[in-house]
Amino acid sequence: MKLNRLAVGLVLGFGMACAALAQTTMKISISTAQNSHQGVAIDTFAKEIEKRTNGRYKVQTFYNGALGGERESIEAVQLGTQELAFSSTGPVPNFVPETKILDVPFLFRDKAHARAVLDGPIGQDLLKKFDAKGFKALAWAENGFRHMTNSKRDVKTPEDLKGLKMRTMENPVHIAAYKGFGIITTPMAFPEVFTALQQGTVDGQENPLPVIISAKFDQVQKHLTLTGHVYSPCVFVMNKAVFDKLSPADQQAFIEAAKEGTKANRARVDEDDAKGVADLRAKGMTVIDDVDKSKFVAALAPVNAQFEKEFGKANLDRIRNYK
Ligand code: EAX
Repeated sequence: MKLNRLAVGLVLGFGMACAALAQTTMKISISTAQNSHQGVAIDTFAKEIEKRTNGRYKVQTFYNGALGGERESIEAVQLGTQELAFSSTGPVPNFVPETKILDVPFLFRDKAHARAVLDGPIGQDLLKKFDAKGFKALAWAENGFRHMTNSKRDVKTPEDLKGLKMRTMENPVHIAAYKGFGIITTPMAFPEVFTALQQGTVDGQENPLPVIISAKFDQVQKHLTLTGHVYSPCVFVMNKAVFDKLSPADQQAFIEAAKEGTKANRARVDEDDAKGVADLRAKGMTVIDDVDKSKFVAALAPVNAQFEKEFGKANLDRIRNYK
């Protein structure tokens, strides 16, 4: 009896050791909570990788900036100290300048337009630009349309933004645009934002509803205005050398898994967008949901002229007019 148990134990132990030997573990991180549109993205991705590679690859998931903010995570992927990251495009232009164009304010009409551009030839060409910088960009995903929150006042017109001290992403396009609104911009990594809002280091911030909700910004921000001033993409990035070492079939599995992650992610953004305003109102926020967007567009006319020079009007129009 005892011997039998020992034998079973040995066999089991040996089997587990073999499985462990044959299994490669990789890390992926996000700056938001697990219970969020980004959490759903990487959880789905991890599950799909295991399934599609019969457990030969396992992806360990890290949330809430546990491995650092988005810029740090992308840096880690470039260096190879972390295999994978899922990030908004916020800090991405510092690594792949061509992606800057995606964060131009009022570029996309709605989510369907943005998703079509990202999934179409323009987006797919942009994914290839990551290659030369040491990344394999597996797929575009989504953060959503960004809206303004602050602790000072209801923002109904662009004039109301003047003089507000707001945290921005570490993104040159965002910083230029918000300065155009008369905002006092304070670039900061996401993991520091809640405390900065709580302590009053900044008056406000801007993020899509899924981020505002999952980060519980309602606890430290009273006023929300649905400006939808910029569409914020996300991207699955992988260290290029690690990707290149995979077999062609496994490479395909990683790309397909990322696409599944994106599906789940976009569905969750839609869900959060649909119930977000009611949710946040119930939590005590004042939500201005009927702003005259044309006024915000007009306020950015000078900055936009600058963007047209920098990116080329034809390139911007190609995105704007994409059907
Ligand atoms: O990716 O930094 C930001 O405001 C991002 O939108 C957030 O980390 C979610």
